[in-house]
Amino acid sequence: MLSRTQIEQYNEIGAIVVPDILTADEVQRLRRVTDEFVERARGVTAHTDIYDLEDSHTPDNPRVRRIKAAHLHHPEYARLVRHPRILAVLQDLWGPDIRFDTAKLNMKCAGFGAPVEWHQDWAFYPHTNDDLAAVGVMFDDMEMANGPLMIVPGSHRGPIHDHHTDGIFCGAMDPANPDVDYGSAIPLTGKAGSITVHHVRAVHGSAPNVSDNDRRLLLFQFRTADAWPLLGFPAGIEKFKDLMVCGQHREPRLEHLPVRLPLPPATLQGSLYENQKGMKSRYFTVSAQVREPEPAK
Ligand SMILES: O=C(O)CCC(=O)C(=O)O
Repeated sequence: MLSRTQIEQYNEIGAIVVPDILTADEVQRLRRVTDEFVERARGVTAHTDIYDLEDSHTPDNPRVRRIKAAHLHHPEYARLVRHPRILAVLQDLWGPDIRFDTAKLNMKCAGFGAPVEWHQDWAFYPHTNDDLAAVGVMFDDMEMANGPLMIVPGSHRGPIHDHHTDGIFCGAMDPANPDVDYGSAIPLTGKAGSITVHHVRAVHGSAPNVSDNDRRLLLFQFRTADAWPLLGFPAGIEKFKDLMVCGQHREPRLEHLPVRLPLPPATLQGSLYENQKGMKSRYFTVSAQVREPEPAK
């Protein structure tokens, strides 16, 4: 699936966009299912096991920020976990043995979709090695105006940054951290049906969507079969084997890597968006523009 140049780009930058992974029909079906989910959020008053809601959500005017564990709630989402073209991309990067973890559909709807503050996924789920990536399936064209995923190039080879405020995990990096050049971040733009792949240690975030175009991105967490979670198995070790999507189950491979644990846990639970409310100052605001960090309040 991937050219040598794409593999080099992934290794160099820590992320790639691969176009034309899904057909127009597949994208259409996913959009339809997603619209139905949003319609069913009418009447919902608080976050649920399925819905993470925008702060501006009301039962009459449903505004969904995320569909949690989307693969558990509809077969159209579930089939992407084993989509042959997605697995072929990952096998080009890692070899044959791949295990799924979980998924989430970040909605970022036109006009109000929430930003995601800078973070490294590794801060949430460190493993015995770092052959892990998030694959984002674009349901809409992802362009500069609608809050694309942005990656600080090469950051996947750097340190693991502090994601705590006053010693409590908040799932976000300090926007004033002088060791990170947030301004150098590159946008992962592309057409609907493309995928993004970003390395688990890559520093990334995204601005709010104040454009007229939705930016729905279904993110899947994958890892090599020999990357085992340092925080254990919430669903039990038996279920871990069931998460294999291709190749063979493997024993853990341990690498010498920088690690910080997401402990003590964030004050606000439920989603990354809620965790990040524990930050003292934010990088992204409700304006679509990337701006200078605000002073701490
Ligand atoms: O949706 C985005 O732009 C970023 C998502 C992300 O990094 C996450 O949900 O962990």
